[in-house]
Amino acid sequence: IMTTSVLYPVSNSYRDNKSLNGLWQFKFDPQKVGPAEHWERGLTDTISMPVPGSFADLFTDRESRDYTGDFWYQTDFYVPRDWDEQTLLVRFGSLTHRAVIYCNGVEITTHEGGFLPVVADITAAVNAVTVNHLVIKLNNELSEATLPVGTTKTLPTGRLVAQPYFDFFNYAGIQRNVWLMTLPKQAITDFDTVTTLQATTATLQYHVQSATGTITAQLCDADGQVVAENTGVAGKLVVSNPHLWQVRHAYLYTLKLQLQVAGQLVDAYQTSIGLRTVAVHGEQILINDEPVYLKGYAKHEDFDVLGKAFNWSIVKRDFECMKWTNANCFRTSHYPYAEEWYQMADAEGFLVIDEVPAVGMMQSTQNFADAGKGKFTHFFETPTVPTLKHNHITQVNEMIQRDKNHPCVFAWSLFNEPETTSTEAATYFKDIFKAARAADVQQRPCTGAFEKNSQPDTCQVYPLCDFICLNRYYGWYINSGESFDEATVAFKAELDQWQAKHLHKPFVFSEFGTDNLVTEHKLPSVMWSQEYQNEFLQLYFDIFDEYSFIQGELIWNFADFQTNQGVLRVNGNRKGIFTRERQPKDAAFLVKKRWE
Ligand code: GCB
Repeated sequence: IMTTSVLYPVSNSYRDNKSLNGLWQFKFDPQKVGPAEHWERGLTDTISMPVPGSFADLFTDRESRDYTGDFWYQTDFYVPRDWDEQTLLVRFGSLTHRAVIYCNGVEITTHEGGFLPVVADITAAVNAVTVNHLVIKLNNELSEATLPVGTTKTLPTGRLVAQPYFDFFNYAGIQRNVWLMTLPKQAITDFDTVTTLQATTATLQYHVQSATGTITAQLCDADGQVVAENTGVAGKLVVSNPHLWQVRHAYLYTLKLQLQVAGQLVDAYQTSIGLRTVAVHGEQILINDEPVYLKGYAKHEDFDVLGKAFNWSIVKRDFECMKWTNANCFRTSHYPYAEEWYQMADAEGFLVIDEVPAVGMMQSTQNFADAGKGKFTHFFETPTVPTLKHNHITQVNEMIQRDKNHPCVFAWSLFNEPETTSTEAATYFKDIFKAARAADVQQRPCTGAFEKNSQPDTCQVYPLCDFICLNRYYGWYINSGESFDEATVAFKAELDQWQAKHLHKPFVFSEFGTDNLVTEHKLPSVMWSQEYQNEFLQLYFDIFDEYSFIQGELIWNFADFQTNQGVLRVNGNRKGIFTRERQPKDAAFLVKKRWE
């Protein structure tokens, strides 16, 4: 149990952490000779590499930027003198996309999936007084058996290149924070919380996993006053006249857990907790029993030079920009983000649709355009599907385990734009939804983002969703330019069909938008101009207002971002409301006004 604890590092009298971020050693392994040559014992002929970092955009040559295959990292560390007698963990926010971790030449653990934490228990492998070598073998190849989905091509020169079935650059590396951390030998390893509301009280039901002992739980208000207390591994903390966690008006309590063994305090864990409920009722999404209309963005972890490297300043700036446009929500398209994003969302009162990296489940390297047009491509009939499904379910479980106690997370998105019209797809997703529902004690709504091919009369997966998320590009990938008048007609025809089904479920637009360049202005508008983006958005806004079941609008995308190269991409995807530098395009002012 100990090694699987993914609780975010905290420090207190029983726990300590030391950041291992910094400049590590790095080496590509195109011939995959590392294991045979025992690179795990220590790398030679290395270059330096920042951690956290995405390696791609730090290089000036194409081969390195586009490198696909195995690559290795190493750092050396000492264990602080007073850290003996404790469990020692190395915790990575993520390792993209898969990794083997070695300490002093000994294999500690492996992990598949590039967007969730990896925890390695190195207690038995460390030297207490001499230097320790931490070596990681990573791999960033894409296939149809792992998430996110794509393929890997061998060029005539023998080089491998990634061919994503998705529309963002395949950044890889040690992209998030790395900690060396201690846990007491007898520790708290996990906990769940569920809030319910009564007339004048709120009840936080908790359940703790730990070594055998006595658990005490305290809830403290923002002034540090204890407002509720209980003893037992599970129990209720009842708060009278509670400050609820409200959308864009967050209030955070601190939950303090303590473990006693044989009358001795041995461990403690503390975390922010928001008291709030989530429900879907008829056509409405309810937070604390009040309907909420989602206003905001689908995002990416993406920035110039940094790629997908975690950086607090980007997080801060993005929240400031989102707040400036009066947004209240974002979707973590198309993978779970670094945990620090959710910490800030908790504090700022943002709602988050948390998405697993199930993107590209449609055989196409121009997936974005094909999806926008509604092209059918087979997917769930291939022999790799059982392995893919296993990985998908594992990552749903890991995401829910990591994020379940964040008040900001109000829904799980279990996919983006898969093929959904075959019976194979229906069977596949039934099991994915089952796994998610079984994993979440809060029973948050489950959804997924549907592309154009998933229509009211063809889609076999939408009935699994508690609310339905649509990605639509009428007026961009289809009915665009001089045919723009068709967009209204086609879009409304589809919405009328959904309406005629009387589903009594909320619909959220999880994507809509147009590419444009900040340099391009044109009257009358043309595609790629800022005026065209505004006209497109206004058309969508007007249509949304006509249908009562539409309960949210998340624009594609918050900011411009890097993608693979292609004739439809101008140094990346340009559908941002903000530029990649996080400055407003014209549309930002339109959106800000609408969401006021
Ligand atoms: C989509 C995808 C998203 C793309 C977007 C686009 O449907 O979900 O990943 O980036 O369209 O801009 O084409």
